[in-house]
Amino acid sequence: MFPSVSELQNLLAQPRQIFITTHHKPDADALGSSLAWATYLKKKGHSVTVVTPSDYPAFLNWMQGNDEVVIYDPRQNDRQVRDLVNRAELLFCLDFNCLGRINELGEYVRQAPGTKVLIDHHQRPENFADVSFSDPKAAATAELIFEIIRALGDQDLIDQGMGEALYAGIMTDTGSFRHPSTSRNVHLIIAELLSANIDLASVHRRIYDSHSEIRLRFLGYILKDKLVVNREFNTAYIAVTKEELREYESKTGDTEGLVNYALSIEGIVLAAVFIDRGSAVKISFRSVGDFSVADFSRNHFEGGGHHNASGGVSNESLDKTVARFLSVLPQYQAQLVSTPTTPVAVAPPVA
Ligand SMILES: [Mn+2]
Repeated sequence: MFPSVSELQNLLAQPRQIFITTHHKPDADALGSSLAWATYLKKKGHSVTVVTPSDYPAFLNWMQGNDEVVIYDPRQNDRQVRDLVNRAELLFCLDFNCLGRINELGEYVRQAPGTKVLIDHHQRPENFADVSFSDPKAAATAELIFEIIRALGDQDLIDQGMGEALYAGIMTDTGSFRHPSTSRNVHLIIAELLSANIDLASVHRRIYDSHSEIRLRFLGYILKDKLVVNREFNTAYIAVTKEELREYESKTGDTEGLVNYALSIEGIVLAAVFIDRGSAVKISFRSVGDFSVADFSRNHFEGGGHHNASGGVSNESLDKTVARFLSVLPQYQAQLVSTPTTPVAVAPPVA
């Protein structure tokens, strides 16, 4: 499948010092891929450290290997992390496509002497890696990790803990197996993971049903008072202020998924969530069908990602950011009103 598998095999032919990292504010795919890959490499005799560029939601910390993750904090462990980067013979970059997605770590990784390997499914990867497994048709990086382990002839090393981490990544990146990226191959992989005795119901519950009471009340407030539906452009959006985040004691991960509520309204083609993080406004975009939020975000909000799911950022105020969003919508009106809201099937990735 991947031309680089034999190259990877050569790189892993002897025990290595390995550094694995993933994107800012890791989600289940980012962390699940990293931890499953780390366990696999340890089983093969390598010495491995997973470093995340920021903290991540508490609903992910059940994953096997979580206790050994080093969370980078420039004020706490800059030296330690820089040493890890510089000592690594191999650096794996999982589930992100450009070094800007890992904050300060980006420059460390760029300058690191070791061999860099990208494993990712976002569109248009930056060309920084020596070896690249980039497949934008893959539903999740976890799908690629499974494929790579299988291609290396080691599927039997996938244990329950690795399987559940990979399952969590695929489950969340496919929106619980409903995005058009949910190929036949995805379901075949899940069938294989079931052979490793993964507990589907428990993974689902740990990820989706582990909210605090205040997080649910925050959601209720947002949907009742903050959701704006604009039928002229088949668009729905939510803007969350710093004060609201404070009032509802928002923690990492608490705003995740808000955008999907906006997209769940009948007839909506484009959904956006704007979060005022103080230093910048972080934006999530979702769409259905042909409308590319990867392009939209790239063109207007310094972002990118997947065709139907992308992120962006704005250094203007929350109000100005939303105003700018509304001001560019008319350029897309024809597309937004003509897009059928039943997703168009995409060709399955070549296995
Ligand atoms: Mn992903």
